[in-house]
Amino acid sequence: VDHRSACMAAALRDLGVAVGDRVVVQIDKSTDNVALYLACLRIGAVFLPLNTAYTPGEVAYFVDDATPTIVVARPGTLDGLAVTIVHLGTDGDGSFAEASDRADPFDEVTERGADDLAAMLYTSGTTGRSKGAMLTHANLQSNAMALHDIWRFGPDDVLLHTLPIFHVHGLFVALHCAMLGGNEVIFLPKFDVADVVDNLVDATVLMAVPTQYTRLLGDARFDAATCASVRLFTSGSAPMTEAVHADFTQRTGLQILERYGMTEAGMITSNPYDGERVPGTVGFPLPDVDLRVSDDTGAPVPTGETGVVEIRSPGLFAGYWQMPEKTASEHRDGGWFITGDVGSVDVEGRLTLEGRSSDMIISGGYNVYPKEIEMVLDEVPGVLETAVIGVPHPDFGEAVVALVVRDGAVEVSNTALAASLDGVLARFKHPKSYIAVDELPRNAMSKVQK
Ligand code: MLC
Ligand code: AMP
Repeated sequence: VDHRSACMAAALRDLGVAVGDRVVVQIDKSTDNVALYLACLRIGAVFLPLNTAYTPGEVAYFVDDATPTIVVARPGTLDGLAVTIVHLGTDGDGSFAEASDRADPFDEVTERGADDLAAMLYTSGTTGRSKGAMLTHANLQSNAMALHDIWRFGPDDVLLHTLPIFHVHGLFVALHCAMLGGNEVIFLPKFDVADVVDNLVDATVLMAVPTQYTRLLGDARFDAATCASVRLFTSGSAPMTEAVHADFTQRTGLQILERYGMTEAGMITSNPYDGERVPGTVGFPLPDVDLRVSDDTGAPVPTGETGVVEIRSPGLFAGYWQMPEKTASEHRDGGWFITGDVGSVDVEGRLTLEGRSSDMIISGGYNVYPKEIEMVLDEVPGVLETAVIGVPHPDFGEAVVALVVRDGAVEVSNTALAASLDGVLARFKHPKSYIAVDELPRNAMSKVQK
């Protein structure tokens, strides 16, 4: 990996990528993808990974906003974009991978300060406009070291890696823990239940989202014997129900360690490694995280009462890319970041999450912003208005569903509604069903009561 990243670092420099430049990456998961991430860090560039499900139109927004020097893409996917595009490719096909093979390895590591940017990850907003969360070297380092410590990573750990590496969970939480100790990683290209069960017998750690645990529990082969060598199962990115926690324990005799985090902050809380893990809670703040639950004015609420979770931590991002006002409005005096998550802290200091203050659906660990979908559906002829909501779903935790009010002027079919989103928004955001309603429920202020 070290050598491969040095070769890729040289190839990036040959393409004109300089210190501080953004490198947008939308490619399938592979070890070369990891080497490319490290190559960016090696030359002081800013790694900007994107979900492979995003459509070219969605990617165009990120490229326009982040103004990267190059985009590394899958062949034939982003050809229309006005930016230098290279393909990772494989050896011998004239691609970036081949250029890396030919390059004289750049073995150095460009020195960067703690506050310099290492990565930028886009996260959506309720207005539908995505914001680039700027993450510094200090952010990534502090979080990695804290997790490595509290989750007791040791030299013999083997991480079974099944998550995508375009989000915080797979890229930083999982990989950094393993990288800090030079641990072995069983690196699966995607989450496939049979593959995971086959590989668990050689692993000591698995990090996953709740949907993946639900799917594992759906396979009769997943039992105490397949988990015999695993010392730590963690879950996060979405709420895990107490029922799944209980099923898991009944099947394996083990307990999942649930933790909570977000792109802007890395990991925030974790259930304890040794102490009691309480299903339905996300545990205690990490050692260097200050956490409080506040009312709308930022005044802390009494213990046990519900409010918005606010934090201060060395893992906290440097702000939203070129959005100083948005950055400021999500912070309070004293450096507190308003997470938007709603919850309460009990007398012991454990955090329980109860929802979000903003309109967001978490489907299978991916965040979906209703506004973005409603804006497209509202334009379909025959549609008066729509409301997109999340409903409980056995596999994804929450599923995206659209409620549609017709204007009666033109017939509008569910097929036409679905077609309006094709190629516009990533498929995981598409409603799993459309429900016709006569009107949307509203409160006295005319706000839709979702
Ligand atoms: C895939 N599909 C989804 C979906 N994932 N639909 C809704 N929600 C999802 N999450 C749809 C696809 O659009 C496609 O539909 C069909 O399912 C098959 O696609 P696939 O790519 O083969 O899916 P699969 O491999 O089964 O993916 C399921 C999954 C994946 C659970 C493995 O969603 C996943 O990797 N989730 C993890 C997300 C993650 O890493 N989040 C971390 C965020 S960081 P169609 O209609 O096209 O057939 C964060 C901070 C923190 O939150 O605390 O960690
Ligand atoms: P993202 O913006 O993709 O990083 O998603 C972060 C959001 O995921 C958080 O703000 C929470 O709403 C949610 N989240 C992460 N971990 C958990 C968890 N264990 N339980 C409930 N929600 C979670």
